[in-house]
Amino acid sequence: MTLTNREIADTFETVADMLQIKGEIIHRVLSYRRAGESIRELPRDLHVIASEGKLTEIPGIGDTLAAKIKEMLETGKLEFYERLTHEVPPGLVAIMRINGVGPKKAKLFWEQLNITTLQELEAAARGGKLRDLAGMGAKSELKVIEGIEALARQTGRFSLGIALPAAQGILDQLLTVPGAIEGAIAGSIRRGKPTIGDVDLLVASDDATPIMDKFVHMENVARILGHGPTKSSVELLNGLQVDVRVLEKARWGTALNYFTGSQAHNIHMRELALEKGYSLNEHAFSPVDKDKNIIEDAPKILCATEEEVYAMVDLAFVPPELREDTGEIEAAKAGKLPNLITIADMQADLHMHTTWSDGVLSVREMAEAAKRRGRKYIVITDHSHSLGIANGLSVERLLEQQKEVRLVDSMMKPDFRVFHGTEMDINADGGLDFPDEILAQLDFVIASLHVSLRQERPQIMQRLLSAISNPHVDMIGHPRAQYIPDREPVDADMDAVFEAAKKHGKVLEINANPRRLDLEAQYVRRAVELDIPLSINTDAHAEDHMDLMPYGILTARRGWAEAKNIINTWPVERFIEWTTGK
Ligand code: DGT
Ligand code: CA
Ligand code: CA
Ligand code: ZN
Repeated sequence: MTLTNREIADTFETVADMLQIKGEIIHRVLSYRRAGESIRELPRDLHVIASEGKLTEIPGIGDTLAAKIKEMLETGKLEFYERLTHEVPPGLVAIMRINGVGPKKAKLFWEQLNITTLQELEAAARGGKLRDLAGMGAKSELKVIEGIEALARQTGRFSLGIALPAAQGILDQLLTVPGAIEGAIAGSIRRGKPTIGDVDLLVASDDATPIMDKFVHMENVARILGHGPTKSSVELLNGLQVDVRVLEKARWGTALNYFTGSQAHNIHMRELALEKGYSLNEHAFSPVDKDKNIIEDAPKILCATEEEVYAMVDLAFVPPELREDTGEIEAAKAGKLPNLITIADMQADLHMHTTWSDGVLSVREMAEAAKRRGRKYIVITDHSHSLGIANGLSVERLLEQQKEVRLVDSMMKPDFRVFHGTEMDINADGGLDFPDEILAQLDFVIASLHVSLRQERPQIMQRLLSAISNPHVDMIGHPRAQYIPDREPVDADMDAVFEAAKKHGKVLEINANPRRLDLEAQYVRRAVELDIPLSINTDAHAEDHMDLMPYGILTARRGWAEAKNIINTWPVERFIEWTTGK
């Protein structure tokens, strides 16, 4: 049997987890984990890379790991992994992936209760058998049950940050085929959902065959799931499933509308069409009789654009990000659709890191990078000292850094401005890393949760409210502290967060990194309703992170945000006025 990139990546990551449970040195654990990640993101088949003798050119792969990859490619197995399974039951790896259960707890459950599978753990937790173990209690037992449920919800979905570039790359290849007129990414990606089940692509052409052929023979295809005349599906090396449909240009509007979804939006559209005397599907509007049966010989109405589809049911064009049937059709009917924020509105990026903490570029380099991307001003916001792992700044280093920021600002003025801030940790006890007199010297203060994220709601809320009520804090960074798809958000009472933000005039962040997308759309929408100022930022630690801004824009649009809701749209004069007028 031949293994795919994904299966080899999975094996390395499993080995990393097993070594961690065994208590191996962290360096060794990390080298397997890093290898797994870098294989998962490879655009080419490992078999091909191995045959070219280029395995060691993959980031994180040295001679030892290259030999292990070769072994798996040749034998379909890894001897080292097989041996490990005699020492560490493989089921513990799934247990370790539960939120809040690390290698230590997995080992505890195994050694004390002989638990080696998720099912056994769930049964033990529900049976009240975990609470008496050392370091556990009734509450942490409940967290295990919640974690198992959360794990079940996540399986099989990909982050938008993986799916969108993959989809775009494939579409670009398909559009090189002669005869391809137009292409689009449809489905949940076009709607900007943070996680994606599968990729849906559409291509307009009168000749589907060469497009289908090109698609199923792409280099990063692991398996062909279906190969038809106008529709094909494949699984990519990273496990992502992609569907492509080819159709004639005359039907583009109805097809794009249907395959963009959401399903709920489509159902509502179909009801509106029926009220007008038509049956609507992905191909056309078909006239129906009074019993709502399609009149076979009546001419069908084709729509080449989505605008025509909406016009057929008397609606203005509904932006894809709103198509969840949560009021957008009513708003379109009433002429009250929001004028959604666009990337062109973005003047500023207010959250980023440099070599002073855990970034890879200097203050000057970050400023130049932001300027190249059309931003007009930025704030440098490195981590504060309690985040030791990120080389957080002490008071002394913060003030030292301020001199550098002021210098760069004076060099780039007036077309570009650089301000000085911090991303200050909200400590586990609600304390803040810098005293008020230091915060008063900064232009913009972000407070964020990075540690002790699994605390109970009262502790989490005490921390968030302590930061929000501090007069020097301007914004809460990534308020729910989630990672997509594998880290659940903190247990926060968001109504209370909004109430406090409103009362104290604080900004809430929409972190644009696709691993975060925090706040998520449903909370953005609530904040917009409450007129709480929001800010979309890349949280860049390197130059290419600055290109992640569109993910934040998509999320803001899904939350019905307009330019007026987002403080990054302010001209620099207004930003200065606000920072100095506090
Ligand atoms: P996903 O893939 O789970 O992230 O979500 P979607 O929205 O991309 O869903 P998918 O790929 O199953 O289908 C793409 C679109 O096709 C979906 O948004 C709406 C449309 N669609 C699929 N199945 C149905 C259906 O049974 N009824 C209706 N009305 N629309 C459907
Ligand atoms: Ca889909
Ligand atoms: Ca699909
Ligand atoms: Zn952060």
